[in-house]
Formats: sequence, structure tokens, C-alpha cells
Amino acid sequence: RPVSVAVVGATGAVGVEIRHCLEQAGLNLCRVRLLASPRSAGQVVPFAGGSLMVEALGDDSFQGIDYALFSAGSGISRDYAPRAVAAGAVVIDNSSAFRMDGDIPLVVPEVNPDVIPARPGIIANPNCVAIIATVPLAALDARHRIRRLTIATYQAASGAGAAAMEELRAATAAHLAGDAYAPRVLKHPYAFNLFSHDAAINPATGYNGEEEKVVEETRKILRRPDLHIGITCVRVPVLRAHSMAISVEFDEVVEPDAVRSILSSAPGVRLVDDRDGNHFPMPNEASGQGDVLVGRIRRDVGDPSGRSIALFLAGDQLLKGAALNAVQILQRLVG
Ligand code: A2P
Ligand code: 11C
Repeated sequence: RPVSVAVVGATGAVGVEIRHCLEQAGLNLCRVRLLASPRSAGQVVPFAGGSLMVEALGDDSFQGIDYALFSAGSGISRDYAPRAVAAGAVVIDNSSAFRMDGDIPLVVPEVNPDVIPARPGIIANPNCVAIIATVPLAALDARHRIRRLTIATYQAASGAGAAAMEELRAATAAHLAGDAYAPRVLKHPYAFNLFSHDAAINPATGYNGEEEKVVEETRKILRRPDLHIGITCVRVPVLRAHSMAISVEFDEVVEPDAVRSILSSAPGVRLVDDRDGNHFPMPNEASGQGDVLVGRIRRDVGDPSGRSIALFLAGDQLLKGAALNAVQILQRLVG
């Protein structure tokens, strides 16, 4: 049957991509409501060959809506997702508001679609790093149990929103012109620089909020609450794809060729592992792609036990890391 969908945060970096993914998802849509702040109300945007007007989010936004996709930050999700559910909608929430609640499913469709209940209320879309990492890691863990992960991220501006992407463009243009640029969105100079992720540091542990989310969410998605994960998250001057170096320690010695073979048929993964051409995953090639690019598969010789494999991967933060994953969840729900 035709379904009605609302997009909350429809003008944001992720919201724009949700619109594009909805256009391409092959769903039978009878109604699409685009919701944002009052600042954007009245804006007309193209959609599926026609146009739609952005409306201000309000109490009556969810009447007659079957599915509501939220991407306007945790505060808006906390306030409005329960109201959307009360109005009869199923919520797919891209914020971190509900992800670690025990009764809220945290879903990557290639990894754990079975946790979607028959009658869902809120379904959480995971953190972008957790999604991009778990797509290949789940395929490996299913064949050879993973014991420990050591992750270094190279995160794009898009994870901090449309304004941060604009800041990267503006700061780079100013730098090239020899002009001064005072950072407005992110704290540090962004052009030709990189810095520790902008989430606040937990003074007790020294880990920042992004690192903590990735650890907790990866354990929940993989159903491995015991998994040891060390992580350092860094923001790099890339527009929209996150990259990661991951060392995967298995319970047993696993050959790099076995890892390559598993990943070559893993859903949502594309191998980019050309040693002769020195061609491996890059954020510019991951941008606009639904698949996670994985390569540089080799033994991690830093682990003398021989049980560790090193990987490098890149995935589009706005697509698989956010909008596409949310729309893929919607496709599963609609069936
Ligand atoms: P708006 O564009 O009207 O500010 P991003 O993560 O790229 O910064 O996007 C955030 C999204 O959340 C935008 O669509 C933004 O709308 C929306 N948003 C921000 N504040 C509110 C609010 N108070 N009510 C509804 N939507 C909001
Ligand atoms: C980033 N991953 O790249 C963050 C943004 O948990 O949804 C998204 C934060 C989240 O900065």
C-alpha cells in the first residue's frame, strides 16, 4: 500500500540526502512532508520531478504520517519522536537520543535486520562511524570471532552538519586567498589542518563523546557487549566521507586472503585493494557511493600473536553513514 513519510530536518546535510534516497528507493509514496525550523518554512525544493514546500515542525506535523525520519539533532528527537509515535508514526531516528536505550533497536540492515520488531515505535539509526565500520566487521565476526578492535578515524566535515561543510569550503578559500578566517562552527582552523574530534572529552577517561558512542554502538549492533575497542576520532578536511584504519584481532589466526574472500561477498562492501596500483579506499571515491570501500588488507605485524588483520576503509558519511541507512531501514519496514 502507499505510505506517507515525514522528514524532520529536511533542509540539513543529512535531510537533503534523505530526500534523494527517498526519490531513488522505489517506495510507493502517497505523501512526503518536509519539516524543518521556522527559518526554512515556505522554502520550495524539487522532489521526484515535482516540488515540495518545507513546513515548520509543529505538534500537528505527524497526523496521517506512517513513517517519520528524524535528522534534526537529539533535542528535537527527544521532544518530537514520542509525539510522532503517539500520532501513529514509526520513527527512524538518526540522532543519538535513543540509541543506547535497551528497548530501542539500533539497526544496520546488512548486519542486524532481525532486531526490528513486528510493531516498532522508534528505531535508531546508528552513529555514522559505527555504521560504516560494522558493515564489514559483522561479515568478518560471523566467520571468525573478533576479540579486539583498534580504530583510528578520519572524519569528514559533514558529520558536524551543513554549516561545517560550508566552513571547510570558506576556510579553504580564505586560506588560498591569503585572508584570515575565524572559525565559527568548529573550534580549530580547518583548512590544511586536522584536529581531534569536536565532541567533548570525558574528563574521567580522556575519550571524547564520539569515541564513546562508537564503542557502545558497535558493541550493541554486533551483539558483542564484551568486545574490546580502542579508538581515536579525528576530523579531517574532507567534505562527506569518513575513513578509518582498523586493526582487527580475532580469536584465532586468520589469513589476509580469507579476510579478502569474506569481504568480497559481504553485502554493502566493495573491495578496493589494488596493491600494484597503490589504489585503496579514498573518501573522494566513497562519496556518493552506497557501499563501504575496504582495502589495505594485510597482517597487522604489530601483533606478534599473528591474530590481527589491518584494514583501511571509507564510506559516505551522509549516505550509508546516515540517510541511506535510514531509508534502507524504511525499505525493510515497508517490505
Ligand atoms: P533549518 O535548516 O531550518 O535550520 P544540519 O545538521 O545540517 O545542521 O541540519 C539540521 C537540520 O535540523 C536542518 O534541517 C534544520 O532546519 C533542522 N532544525 C534545526 N533546528 C530545528 C528546530 N528547532 N525545529 C525543526 N528543525 C530544526
Ligand atoms: C561526526 N559521527 O562525524 C559524527 C556526527 O552520533 O550521530 C554524528 C553524530 C552521531 O561528527
